[in-house]
Amino acid sequence: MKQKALRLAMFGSLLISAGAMAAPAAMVTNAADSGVGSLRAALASGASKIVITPAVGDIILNSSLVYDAETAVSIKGSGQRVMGVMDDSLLMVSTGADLTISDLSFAGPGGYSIENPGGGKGLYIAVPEERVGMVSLKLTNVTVTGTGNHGVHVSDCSLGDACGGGSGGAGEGSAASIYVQLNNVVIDGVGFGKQDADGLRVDDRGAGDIVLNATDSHFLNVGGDGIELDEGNEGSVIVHVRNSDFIGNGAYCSDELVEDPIAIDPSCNDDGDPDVDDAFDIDEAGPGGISGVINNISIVDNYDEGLDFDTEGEGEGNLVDLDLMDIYAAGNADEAIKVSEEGNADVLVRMRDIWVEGDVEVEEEGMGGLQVSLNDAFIGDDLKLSEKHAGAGQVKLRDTVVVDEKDFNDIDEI
Ligand SMILES: [Ca+2]
Ligand SMILES: [Ca+2]
Ligand SMILES: [Ca+2]
Ligand SMILES: [Ca+2]
Repeated sequence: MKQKALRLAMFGSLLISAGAMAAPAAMVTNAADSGVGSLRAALASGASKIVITPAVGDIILNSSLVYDAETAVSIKGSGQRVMGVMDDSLLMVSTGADLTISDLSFAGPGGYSIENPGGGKGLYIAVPEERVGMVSLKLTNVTVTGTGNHGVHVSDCSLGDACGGGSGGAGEGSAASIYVQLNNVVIDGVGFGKQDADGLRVDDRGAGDIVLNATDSHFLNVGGDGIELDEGNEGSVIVHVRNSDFIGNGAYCSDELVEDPIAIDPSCNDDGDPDVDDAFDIDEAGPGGISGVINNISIVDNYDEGLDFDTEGEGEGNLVDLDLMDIYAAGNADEAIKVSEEGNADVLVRMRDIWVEGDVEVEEEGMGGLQVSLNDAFIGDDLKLSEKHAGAGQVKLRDTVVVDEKDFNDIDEI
């Protein structure tokens, strides 16, 4: 009670100081790399709102743009491209400040491959360890293309770019959660400058959740995963993705592009096979679960799985609770849809209006149970359901065709 009152008082004083000190909107009036009227100068001005006027053309950078204030900032473009050849990022927020961008593109030079590695990120939000609350990144009408590393990266992880590299949730992080909102965002042709460079990558460590809310967005031809959400320690992953598509992602290590990718880049070695990537990958470790809605999604020609959602479900009271609706999947190398849980969480997956080539797999390996329902579904290959250890496994199939095998382990069809 006392703490809450204190927090409210602090919030009040913050509001007053913000009201008293808020800088006016900064106008970007030229496309220069720096100097008066440039985007770089606007980012350094202390303004919370930046507007790039329509007369400004494409902005060609000589070095990374860095926003290093702690206050939230919004950048409103009018269709310009922000371009540059960077080893780090086109735009970095070094403080974990909230960032909102609309009507702007970010373009690396492209041309990266396993034989021509390098390059930086498009947007990079680095979250310092002392950050609390919710780190918010909101993108509307934003395109990211041609970067060698991640297109968009939010990192709340002390290991930086080594975070998540198969290390099972290693690294430290802040108490903050991460919120990413994408509205009409295109991420295309990024992530070919190194192994495991994704379209959108979010790393959360320490306490806090990852919350992704994406609409009308496109994840295309990414070298790594179209999206990877990597949540370790306390906290869950909550997703709402609709009206979006994932096409041709995960090829950086593919032996379709070069003859011996593992010899060229040893980090491509996944137990002797080239480590190709997914359309949409969630890895949740430590306490927490995965929940949300995936609705009206196309998943086509990805080099590994389509949806690849894995959780450890450690601790008490966790759930994997997913509604997968109106999903089309074809031409993916591995499972179209795969959900796995290794700990104590109960797994509830409801699928409706699904048309997929390839397998659908849901497995629960620990103390929890598994309940899956399919309604109006066509599965072109196997339906693989597995419940292990304690807990009951049930599946309800309505108007559902499984072309190949119903591969059930300890599952009652009800
Ligand atoms: Ca965190
Ligand atoms: Ca990845
Ligand atoms: Ca967790
Ligand atoms: Ca179980």
